[in-house]
Amino acid sequence: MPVTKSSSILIIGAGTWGCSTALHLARRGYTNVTVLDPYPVPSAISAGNDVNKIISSGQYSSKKDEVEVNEIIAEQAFNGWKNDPIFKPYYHDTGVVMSATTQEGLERLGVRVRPEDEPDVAELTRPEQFRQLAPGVLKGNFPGWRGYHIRSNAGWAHARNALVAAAREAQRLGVRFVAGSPQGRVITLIFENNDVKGAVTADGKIWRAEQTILCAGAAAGQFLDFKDQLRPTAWTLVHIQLKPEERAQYKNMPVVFNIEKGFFFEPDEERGEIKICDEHPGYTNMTTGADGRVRSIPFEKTQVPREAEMRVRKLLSETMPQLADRPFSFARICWCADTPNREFIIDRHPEYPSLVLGCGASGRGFKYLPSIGSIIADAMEDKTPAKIHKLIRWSPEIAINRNWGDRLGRFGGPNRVMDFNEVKEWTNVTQRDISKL
Ligand code: FAD
Ligand code: FSA
Repeated sequence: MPVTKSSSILIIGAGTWGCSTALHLARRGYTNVTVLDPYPVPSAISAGNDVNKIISSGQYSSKKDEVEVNEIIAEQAFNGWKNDPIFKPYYHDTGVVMSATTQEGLERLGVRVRPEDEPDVAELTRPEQFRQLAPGVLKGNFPGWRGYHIRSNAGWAHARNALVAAAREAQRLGVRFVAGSPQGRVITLIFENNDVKGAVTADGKIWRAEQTILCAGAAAGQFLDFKDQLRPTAWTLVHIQLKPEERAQYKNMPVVFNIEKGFFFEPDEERGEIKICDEHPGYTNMTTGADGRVRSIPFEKTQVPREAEMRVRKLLSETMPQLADRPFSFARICWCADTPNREFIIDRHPEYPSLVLGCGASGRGFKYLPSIGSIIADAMEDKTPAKIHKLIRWSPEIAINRNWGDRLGRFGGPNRVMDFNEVKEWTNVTQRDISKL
């Protein structure tokens, strides 16, 4: 049946991509859209439920067609951060430092940053150049650090607040959000006559729909056989609470990212906390399922492995040593789903004609919040431009005999994908209910 503006559309997952999809469908005039999620927005387990995320035109590949497509989608997103009244208030054009230390890391930096395409960039080759970016704050030795200061058209967004703004606007335009558990927790898709006809929630309710859009992030693999195209992988983040008198000093500093060590932001205005992530190729949680297949299964935890704490403190000792011994005010693991090439899967499922996938954000999917829903809506309307479709289509052939330990161009920590099953010690940071922030 052709899709019409009154077709019933069910979005599974009100995270980053689900909220964006809801907003874009509503803006296109769809009148019968429902979103299901086990948590109210911002979901406690959404990767987008975070104080801040890097917004940059970063590249992840040097292949010409991938660069081209990623430029197009990055531009759409950036346009949203700069001009869309829903997103504009949450974007901070502080600039971003992209850097590395080892030869291998610097080579990878050459893929991530394309200085010739950045209109406002300065090369950083000496420690004092890093320190000068925020004198009195960036007081570290920056041993062996080199990189680029992208001075404008790059920065960070208040992730959680932008997510809530997208959901509120979608709701105002008529989208129905069913949030909480059991009523919003999908337990299965409805597979019927070689198609998907909606979903069933944990309260037993059957949600029949003409179009079903799966945006469940790291949990998507629970509902469909992705033929190894998704690898749930987690990263680690912590916060440090600044003293009230310190906040002004740290304000407006650029995001500082060393792709082998980690990154941090200026403090958020609400709480005066600095968020720090240690960089590494990620953690899986390899588990043998009832069918004997070994898969990475996400789980929630508001702590990080002690080894991540050590990496964060090392990063701080090189950059902001005055904070290196401060206690953490928050810690969390955060799950995403990596595809075999870190390109997205935004496509109509080839075997289930009423199922559309908005999956595989591959640990880089927040920056597209303002616009990714439009690409997902295009997939539902079967009008994704061919050049884009080629890169983001359902492609199980590239996941055959997948190497679950592939670093996918990432560095840091032991330079290998780690597994939570091997973690012996976790932090003991005071818990905070992030679904209620
Ligand atoms: P999510 O936002 O995780 O949404 C999935 C949704 O599915 C959630 O709301 C969840 O509640 C819901 N769900 C789960 N189970 C069910 C169920 N049973 N029924 C219904 N719904 C369900 N990207 C950037 O661009 N810049 C960054 O700086 C950046 N930093 C990152 C830092 C960390 C530590 C991590 C982990 C990721 C980072 N990313 C960044 C990546 C980015 O956050 C993700 O790619 C993006 O948020 C993924 O969006 P999503 O909608 O696919 O998943
Ligand atoms: O450049 C960016 O968009 C940063 S994504 C941040 C990050 O923590 C990665 O550094 C990490 O490798 C993983 O992809 C999760 O997201």
